[in-house]
Amino acid sequence: MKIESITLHHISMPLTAPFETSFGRETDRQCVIIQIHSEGLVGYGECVTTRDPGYNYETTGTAVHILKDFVAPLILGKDVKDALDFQEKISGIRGHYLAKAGVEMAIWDLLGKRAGRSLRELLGGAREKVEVGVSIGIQESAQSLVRSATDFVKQGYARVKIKIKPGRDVEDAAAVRREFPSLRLQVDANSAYSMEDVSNLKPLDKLNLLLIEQPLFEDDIWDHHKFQAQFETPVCLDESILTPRHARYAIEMKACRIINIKAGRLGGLSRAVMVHDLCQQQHMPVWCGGMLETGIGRASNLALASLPNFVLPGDVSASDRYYARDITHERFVLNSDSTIDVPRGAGLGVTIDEEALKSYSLGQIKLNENP
Ligand code: OSB
Ligand code: MG
Repeated sequence: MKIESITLHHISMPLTAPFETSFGRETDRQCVIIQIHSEGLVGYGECVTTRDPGYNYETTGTAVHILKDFVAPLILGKDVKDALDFQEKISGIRGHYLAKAGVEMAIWDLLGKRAGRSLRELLGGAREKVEVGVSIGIQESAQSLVRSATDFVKQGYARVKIKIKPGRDVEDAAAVRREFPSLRLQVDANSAYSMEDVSNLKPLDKLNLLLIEQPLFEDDIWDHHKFQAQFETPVCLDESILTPRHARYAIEMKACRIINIKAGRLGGLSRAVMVHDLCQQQHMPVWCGGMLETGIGRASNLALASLPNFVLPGDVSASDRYYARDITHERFVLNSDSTIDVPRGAGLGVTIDEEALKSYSLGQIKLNENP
């Protein structure tokens, strides 16, 4: 597949409601949509960065820099056979996984469109619909959090995740648990704690949570082992797992009992599948995380989450939970059994609403062969 041109669309999309985590508050989603032209086809990918380096060190700005100055020159005008060939070509670039993953997604879209097969088929997905939940940001008070959770439960979400941070943890989770004694409930700290906070967090263990996500620092798999040893609730790692190697360390160290897989964080769908396969062999359940994706990244997440070891509901909610108007014509809707259908069309199975994409544009860069 000859890569003829790459266009980076820097966009900003207003969220239907602000999303607050332990690392900040987002009112609009800034990311990079990648458009690749190859042999008469157009493939799209989403680079799941944010404006600020809060979730990890990458930003939309660093992604544009890495893509324009380093990734694009290695593939423009070249024949890219598949995702592994792409990874091989860019193997000299360290880190910047969110940036790389966006391009890999566009390559998968092209591969699927060329073969007339869906991403689900290409990845070996087993299901036609996947179980999903909703991730609720930190609200003004525990009461408003309960109201928000009630609203989502009424919409049909059978699993709820709430964001926590120091001072807004046990009470918030307990308030939701009191209102919904049997709801599948989990919490996500986004690295907001250290081992000194264990005693404060200990009451979480009595709330029958599915998991406690990423309590400690990203680079501290070993402290997560010590943390897990003191909790009955499974620890789930998100930010800490950037490579299949990290997944192996976490398994060997017993640092967690569940892993959150995000293709962006892992540098691409091919890496996400490797972590999925490793976890499956090691009997470690996984689920698909989210980064408030547009319809493009959402389609990719749904295909990924159809793989067999995604046994817990993903953070892949319906389109209307995030955006009044998306950049894909397709909108994803919640089924009555708290699932969302996996797209069936070729590649990602979505088509771009060019007008919407343009209306959200903060700028675009078109990169051609031999500029
Ligand atoms: O840690 O899972 C996270 C959103 C942005 C950055 C990090 C995370 C999240 C979410 C939202 O939890 C999940 C979603 O897309 O609904
Ligand atoms: Mg998380």
